[in-house]
Amino acid sequence: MSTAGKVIKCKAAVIWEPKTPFSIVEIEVAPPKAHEVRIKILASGVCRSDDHILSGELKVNFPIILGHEAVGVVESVGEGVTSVEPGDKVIPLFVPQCGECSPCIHPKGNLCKLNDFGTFFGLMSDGTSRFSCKGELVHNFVSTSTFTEYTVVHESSVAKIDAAAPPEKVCLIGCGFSTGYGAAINSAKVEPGSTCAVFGLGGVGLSAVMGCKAAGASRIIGVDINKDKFPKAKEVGATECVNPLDFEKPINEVLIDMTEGDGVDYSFEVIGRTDTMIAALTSCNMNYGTSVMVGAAPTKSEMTVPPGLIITGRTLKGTVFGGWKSKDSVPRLVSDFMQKKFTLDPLITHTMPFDKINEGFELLQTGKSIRSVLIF
Ligand code: CND
Ligand code: ZN
Repeated sequence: MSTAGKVIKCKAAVIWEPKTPFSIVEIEVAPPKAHEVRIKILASGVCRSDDHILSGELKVNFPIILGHEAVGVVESVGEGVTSVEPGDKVIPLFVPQCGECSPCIHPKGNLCKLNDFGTFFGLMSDGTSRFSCKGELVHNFVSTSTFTEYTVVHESSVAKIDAAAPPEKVCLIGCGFSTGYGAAINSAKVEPGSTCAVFGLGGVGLSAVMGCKAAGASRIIGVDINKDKFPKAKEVGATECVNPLDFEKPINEVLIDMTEGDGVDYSFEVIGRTDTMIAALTSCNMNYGTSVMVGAAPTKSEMTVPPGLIITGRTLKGTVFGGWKSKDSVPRLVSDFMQKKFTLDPLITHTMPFDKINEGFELLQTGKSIRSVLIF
């Protein structure tokens, strides 16, 4: 029997306040309003950005349903939706693409004005939520919320993908892979023969390593305080790995020494700490080095950079979702995956049923996983 137009009762992992585990509870998911899409989630990856909410480092409105790296099937659509229809396989987009605002129209822009990245209001564009639990409003996360059997997103926050794509793999195109890979390809525009350093070798950092390799970098130095991440980093393209804890001097000085005093051409901070953002900036060439901030630093944190680091010519920039225009690029990235232009297998270390979500987060917090994928 069709569920279109009706409230759906289903299981969701709700966080009621920071520093508490997920509780799997029954929620009510309202039907999609005009220009909205209701999606049945098939698979969702566990990303550090979700964990930044759990730890309280990033501030959001509670209660909330996290998750932003997923694949699902469209269950029903609201009035006026034209780009997807029931039965389509889709990826929800934590950076939307409305196609009409100035960043969407500008060739260099990808942070559509409909985004809720950094503001984290957690509501639909009409200021309401489609989620409730026992009569209480539950917020969404970055316009997606995928740790639930059903979610509702704006049409700008969903892309139709190849129906044959495996959900438990291509869900990573919804965040981790695209963010890291795009940081190297689109945001840094790494050139052949260049030297790169990637700080943080989790799912997003390893994807940045893969992007540097695809761009033809000749040296890719992985930096992580967990040496267990090194074999995988080398498997995906790092030419060498260093652990800052093995040295007496700051890691930026180590990297300058490793590059005969020049510094690297491109550095990437893929951790989410201001001290490593400064170290990454200081590691790159004083004249033409570019450092790209990918990691999400705690809400209200600030960073002080001596102007002298920049005036000589270094570039400091940031990237959200690897600079991709999401709705246009995600289907293409999925086709590239299907044509074996890149692999996602090295990034996926664990898969588990959705109700084991707390185990997935424990593996991330203890540094034992790269990506865990929850299967619904
Ligand atoms: P994950 O936790 O898997 O990886 C981080 C890595 O950093 C781990 O391997 C840690 O051991 C390592 N690390 C921690 N502290 C240090 C340190 N002081 N020095 C060196 N290494 C360290 O995280 P992830 O790969 O899922 O995400 C990485 C960051 O990217 C995180 O901050 C996340 O919120 C952010 C992000 C940004 C965007 C975007 O669009 N900009 C999208 N998704 C995630
Ligand atoms: Zn993410």
